Amino acid sequence: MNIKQVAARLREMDGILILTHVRPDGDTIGSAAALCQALRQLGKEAYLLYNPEITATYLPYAEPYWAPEGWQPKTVISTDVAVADLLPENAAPYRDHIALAIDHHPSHGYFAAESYVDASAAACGEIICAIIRELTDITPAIALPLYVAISTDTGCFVYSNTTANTHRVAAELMGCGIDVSGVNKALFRTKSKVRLAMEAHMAANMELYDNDRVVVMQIPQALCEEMGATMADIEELSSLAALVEGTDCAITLRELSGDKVKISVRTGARVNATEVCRLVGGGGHRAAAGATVSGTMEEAKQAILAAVAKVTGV
Ligand SMILES: [Mn+2]
Repeated sequence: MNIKQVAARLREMDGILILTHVRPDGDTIGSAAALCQALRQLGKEAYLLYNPEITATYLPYAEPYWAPEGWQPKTVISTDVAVADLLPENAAPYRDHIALAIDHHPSHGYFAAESYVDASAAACGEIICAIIRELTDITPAIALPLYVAISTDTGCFVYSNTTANTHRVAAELMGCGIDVSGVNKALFRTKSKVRLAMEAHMAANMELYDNDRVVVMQIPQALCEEMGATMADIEELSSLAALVEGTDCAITLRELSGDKVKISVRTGARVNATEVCRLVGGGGHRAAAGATVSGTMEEAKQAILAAVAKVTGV
């Protein structure tokens, strides 16, 4: 499928429900909200499935589009969802009936009847923008969530996935008259006191391996409880470890409930993060990938360090 074919398919649809992924980030929410608004501008009925893990950071972008309780869609699509296992639990009735998946993860699982995947896109929002251009005017109501999608997945245009096209799309969105300075301040230039205290704790307790090229930071549940951290305090904390000078493989372990650990891996050119995470059952992008494993924090750490050693041959 090309972009024009995706747009044509969307034109044929109505009664559309859009699914987002677990622990929703700016890209999955912003992409879904922008697409939902575009479909509505075409006169279609379209909603987002409520995501129970939405944080206060992204709620304002999704809230206007939540599907009413009991609403029955005719067509289901997904944005920024790499594999069906990353759908929230309340999406279970739809997971085997997804008509179209739009995504940018190289580890995409092709769970939908049709898929459009462009792994060269820094954010799913870049793809959604190209699709919407074929469908309708990019109004401020579309441009703002798309800017959130693209800016968050690129760390405000500094991660290695950022391309010239990323900037071109962002420039086009800014040209729509949206207030990006407000978004940038809220998303990239503001940290809660709790979050700063958590970062200080993580930095003070970091561990280094492989001649100080691999750094491990940990977020135990006890730390979150002790500090009274909200989900918003914890999101994107995995970008901290990648800042440590001299390292090119940053691992963040976050203890989840039910004896599970969320592993996030951010890497430089030497280490392919997707290959590392695939060895422990996860996936993602070349420079940013993740996995959720069962076991203790210590077991998760040993497993991911072994995976890094295997991929780098060290
Ligand atoms: Mn994304």
